[in-house]
Amino acid sequence: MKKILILLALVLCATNFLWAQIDEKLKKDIRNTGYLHNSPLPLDYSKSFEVFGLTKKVVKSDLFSDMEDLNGWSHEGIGGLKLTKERSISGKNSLRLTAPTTYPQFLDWGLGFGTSMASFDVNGANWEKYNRIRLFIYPNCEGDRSIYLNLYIENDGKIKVPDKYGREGIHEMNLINGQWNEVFVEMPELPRDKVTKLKFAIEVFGKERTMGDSLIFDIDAVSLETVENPEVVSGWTPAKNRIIHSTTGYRVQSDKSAIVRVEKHNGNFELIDHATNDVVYNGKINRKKTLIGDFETINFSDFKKEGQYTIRVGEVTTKPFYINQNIWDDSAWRVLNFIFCERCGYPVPGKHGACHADLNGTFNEKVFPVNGGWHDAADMSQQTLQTGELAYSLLEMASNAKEKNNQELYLRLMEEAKWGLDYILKTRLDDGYRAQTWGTNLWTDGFIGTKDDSTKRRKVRVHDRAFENFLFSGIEAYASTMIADDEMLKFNLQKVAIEDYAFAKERFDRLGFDELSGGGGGDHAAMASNSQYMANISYSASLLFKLTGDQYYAKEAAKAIKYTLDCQRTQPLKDKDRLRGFFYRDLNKKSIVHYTHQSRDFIYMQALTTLCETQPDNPDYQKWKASIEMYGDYLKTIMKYVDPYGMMPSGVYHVDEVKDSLNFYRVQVGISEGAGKDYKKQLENGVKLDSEHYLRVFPVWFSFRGNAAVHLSTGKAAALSGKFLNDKKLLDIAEQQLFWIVGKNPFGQSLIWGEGSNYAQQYTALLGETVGEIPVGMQSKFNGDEPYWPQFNTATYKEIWNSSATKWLSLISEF
Ligand SMILES: [Ca+2]
Ligand SMILES: [Ca+2]
Ligand SMILES: [Zn+2]
Repeated sequence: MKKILILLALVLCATNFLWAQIDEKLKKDIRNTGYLHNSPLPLDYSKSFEVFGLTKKVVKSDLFSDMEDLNGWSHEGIGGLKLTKERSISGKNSLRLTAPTTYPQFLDWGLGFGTSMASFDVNGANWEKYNRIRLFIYPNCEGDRSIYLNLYIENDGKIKVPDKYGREGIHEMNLINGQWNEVFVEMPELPRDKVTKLKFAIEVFGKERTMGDSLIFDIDAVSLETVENPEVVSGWTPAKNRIIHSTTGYRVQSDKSAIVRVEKHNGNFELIDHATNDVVYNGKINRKKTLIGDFETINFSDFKKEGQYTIRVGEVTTKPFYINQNIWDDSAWRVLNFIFCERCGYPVPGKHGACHADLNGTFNEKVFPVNGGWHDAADMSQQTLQTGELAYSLLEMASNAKEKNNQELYLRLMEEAKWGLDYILKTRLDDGYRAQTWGTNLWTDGFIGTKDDSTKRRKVRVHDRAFENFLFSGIEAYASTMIADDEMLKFNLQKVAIEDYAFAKERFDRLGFDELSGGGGGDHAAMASNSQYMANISYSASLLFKLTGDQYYAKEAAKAIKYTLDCQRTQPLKDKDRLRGFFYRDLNKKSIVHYTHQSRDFIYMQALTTLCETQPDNPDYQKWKASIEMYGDYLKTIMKYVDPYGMMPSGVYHVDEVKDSLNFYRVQVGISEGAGKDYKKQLENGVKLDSEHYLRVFPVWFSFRGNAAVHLSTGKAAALSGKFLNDKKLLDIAEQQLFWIVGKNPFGQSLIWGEGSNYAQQYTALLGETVGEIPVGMQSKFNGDEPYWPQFNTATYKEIWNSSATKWLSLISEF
């Protein structure tokens, strides 16, 4: 009997392990998806920013247009504009903007095939007394599962809108089909002293499987409003009466801190158990003057009891969050949900059919179709390397789930990773050639050779660049070690890993770094610096060494890293911290490594820590270790520039980097010359370290902004070096990158939709709002160096992006 009881206890424990998630509702949601992914996770709008925003007190509201006549309105592009009496919110009429779902040619303005645009002449009115626009929209788009309408505001006053990069004043409104949507956008910082135009635009993206022939939007009751407590959208100081914390929560041993801006309090804060309403912890509010301002902060790191809690300061209480050992596992499920919905060539229930079967490329005069893997972003473009790196991070997280005995999560991650691995194998052609990239922003028509698959960037680009093959060989090698249930796949991955390394090596020995400017060109992988490239080679070789035990790869790994080590700054700068330890792009040491968009900043520490792990007896071991220590010290030192926040700064810049033009423009997207003036201003808005160096919190950047993938990648470097050096400070820095994403930022928003609370709509375009979506990331304003996060929802910063999801998974796999 005792034995049976023990057995029963063991079974029960095992069952508990299978359901190690924390959130009961999520558990139910996962079950309801059919355990795995028969359908995406349901959208919980109740904790969204938009629902919260509509609860704000309106102190002034003026009806701007009730759409009773067409005076002042005009139409451009495809489709049309008229009044309708079919439905209305105010009066009898609504404005009806229509477009066909597809079009025989490209208009060459707007996105996709083109735009149906309604424009209203505002005549230079001053809107500065208002801080919000509110309106009602009823989409009636047959069969359309991802619906949005764009709103544009143009200003001709002191500051022009749109700006030169076309990012300001554009707002994507994500909508639910077949019902009135009450929509608003707060505009506290939008220049609006002389508003010339208010526009609505439908983008025509083609006909997805279930869609009909037309897109119809009825718009009514546009009001200009003034609300109390509009969001603060720039700078480091939070809005009034906010407690800035990780809305997901904290691990038991996390550094548990928050930033408080509450008008009336008694100097103390309380932690309240959400289930019992008991005050479980009391602490003092600290005042702190840092390099970015005066703050009040709290810390409850010594409170280690798992549970669901709120923080209370004065009369302000946060939404509930968790303290839990496995705090990041729920986010893995959610981000996984986003990744699943981004699958290409696969029918995702409620999202899209098996897509893009007609996208094609040519190799050896033969045409091949290619879909699969995951779309990169909202526009459905694909870069095979992104799919490869995403598969890699899914495997990293799978390894973490396995270690923690979270079998459900492990299986699901492995399943999704295998979807990506198939694409990695499928895109291999011959002799090291691979289908590498294609751009689209359309649901294509299924016919090969029509305009939607054969014009401009839509054709699949094929090349045999060594850089990609080095990376793929490492991904394939790691995948081979992770596959446990498919011997044939496991063996094949090992075989192609060896082949791809050999292809890369042969080409790299012949062409060196020059191939990156020639090669495929124009894609984000080409941002790689020489020092990063050599670290990539080293890491892939180490992975092959781990897989095969072949000393050849160990030697390759140790040889390649020598170049990288020679690029590390070992001489201190002349600032008072005597900063050093960062890496230069190449041996010329004119340009320092920074990332602006895609980032592979972790590769330096990944390569070095893996060398130390796999070759502890190598004569260079002490050099590798010293390099890791120096870099770790660098990261720890620069964190003071963002205190009391934890977002990793971009790092040190040399004043003349802009003159190193080949390097400089390679890391920028959408600008290829003439950045000298702005470069200088951007540095001057950072911190001057010595006569030649500045520190920037945000990257120097221009058209493409948003740093989630950037600071998460450096966070990964902090985690890797922290683990190797057994340095809790570095691990805390790594986790701060996660906290920033889920709410410990000045705006208190979670940047992952559905994760934690106060998550806002993102630029989702063809995919539609999706649980787990994560954007390109926080931006800075023009040449400034402070965070800037307006509600205006547009690319680049708010566009959902698999690269950010990749870095998220990769970093949480360290905890
Ligand atoms: Ca009306
Ligand atoms: Ca086609
Ligand atoms: Zn697709």
